[in-house]
Amino acid sequence: MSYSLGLDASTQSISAIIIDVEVGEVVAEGSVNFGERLPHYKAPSGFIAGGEGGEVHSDPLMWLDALEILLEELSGKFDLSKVSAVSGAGQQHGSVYLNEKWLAGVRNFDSNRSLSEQVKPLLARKTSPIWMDSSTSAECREIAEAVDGDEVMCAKSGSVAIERFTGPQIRKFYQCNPSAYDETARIHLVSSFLCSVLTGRDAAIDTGDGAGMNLLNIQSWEWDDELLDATAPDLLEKLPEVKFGESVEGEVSDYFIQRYGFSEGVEVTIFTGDNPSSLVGMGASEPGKVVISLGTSDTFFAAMKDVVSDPDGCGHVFGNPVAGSMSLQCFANGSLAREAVKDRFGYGWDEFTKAFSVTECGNGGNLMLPFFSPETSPRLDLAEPILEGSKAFEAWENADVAVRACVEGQFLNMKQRVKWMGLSTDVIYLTGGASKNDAIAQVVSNIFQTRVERLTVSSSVALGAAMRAASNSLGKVIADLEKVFCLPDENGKIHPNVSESVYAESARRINELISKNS
Ligand code: ADP
Ligand code: XUL
Repeated sequence: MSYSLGLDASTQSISAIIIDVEVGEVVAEGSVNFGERLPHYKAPSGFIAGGEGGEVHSDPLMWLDALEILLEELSGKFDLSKVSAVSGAGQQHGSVYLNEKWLAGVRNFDSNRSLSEQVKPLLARKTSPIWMDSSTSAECREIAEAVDGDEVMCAKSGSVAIERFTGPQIRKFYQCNPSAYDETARIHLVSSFLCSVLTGRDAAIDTGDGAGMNLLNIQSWEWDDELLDATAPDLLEKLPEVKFGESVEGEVSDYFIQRYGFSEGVEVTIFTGDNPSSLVGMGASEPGKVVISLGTSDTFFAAMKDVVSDPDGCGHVFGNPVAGSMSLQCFANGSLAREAVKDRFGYGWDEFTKAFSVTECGNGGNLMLPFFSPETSPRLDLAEPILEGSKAFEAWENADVAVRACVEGQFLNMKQRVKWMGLSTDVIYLTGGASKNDAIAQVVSNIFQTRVERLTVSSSVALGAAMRAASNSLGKVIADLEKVFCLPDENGKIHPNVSESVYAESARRINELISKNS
């Protein structure tokens, strides 16, 4: 019997899945929501509210406390001594700043004390900027100028300089707080930070998550000297190594053996970003499948044969943790925008869902650009959505029409923004917290005019991590694991039920709205 554990440290929660790779079954799952379980961190949606100028930070100690609760609860459901391989994934771009005590400190955690208590004195910066942070436009401009513009930036790093990416975030830290930057001995991503804690060794960054930093060269898959110099001084020595997805970074450390009952000698595969991990967990690590993830952010991604880039500068190329590369487009106004409309009318998800049965596809021409906060695709700095339609709709007086307008606006925009990938597919795989909602899935299917499928296992990020660990440490082949774990839910298939022409006018108008407000 071989069991593999996958972890998913995402924006609002940390989750785990344990799979039996011989029998082909999920044997245990668990999740800890930061806002619900750790309210004293004052981060109801996983980030510290009230940041100014587009700043969005989270507390890395909260992630550690949540990891401990998760493992404690998981060990009550499953004997963790049976786990023989581990890997994980983290929300992308977020960074953790450690001081010179980190390198020794990470090797010597005392199992009688909590991780958060022991990591606290190792931090060179109390909080971590995360992917929702849009406060670094000036730094993006400076970095791009220093390397001769967006085209060079994009060719080198797979993306133009992007506010939420780690390089611009590091530059801002260096410029705003040079002495704390000097005291920083190591900068980790969420993924490599947690991998380090788990192994008790300073772990490497993988090419999937590393490409979300504006620092990694996507041709050589090494840190790019010119990008490092354009970002901040002495950066190379503050970064961990970069490695490919097949790297085994160490073994589960004594801390976790003693506290949660893991066995000795359990290998830990390098962690990756949540989206690259989901690519694997959705069975899409070979080119040919398209995935839409409806999490805190909505993302659209696919494994790529050829590396092309987005002429609008909003899309990205990341390493594929199995092999090659992947394209990705991120929409910052995902679940939190849907929730904002839901909450505005005091709706629960049931009422939100029912709104689609009392409104029509195309919404009688009522259209919303549903950006409640700065959007990344397209880059638009809105704080309020734009509504265009009847007077009552524009005055937010019709809840059901607003609900449909929000979701239709999201996917009309998504369809336009991902055209640069040049993908054609006859099925879209949906995952993430909102993917279980049939009404949302139907809108996706109608707007893309494509069949939509969900998989039987919904936690694709954690599953991808468990599959990667099983492939690297337990001699399993990813394609074989896909055949057992990445099965479509036969009852979850959704087909388009209106013709393409229903959305033609709305598609034209959403583009017009975007141009008008750019
Ligand atoms: P992340 O991984 O980014 O933390 P998840 O993939 O777990 O996020 O998705 C969480 C989101 O799922 C919540 O913010 C919530 O808006 C959304 N969600 C949960 N249930 C439903 C539902 N029934 N319909 C639509 N959205 C839902
Ligand atoms: C991707 C992105 C988000 C985060 C959080 O570029 O910023 O999808 O990975 O999920």
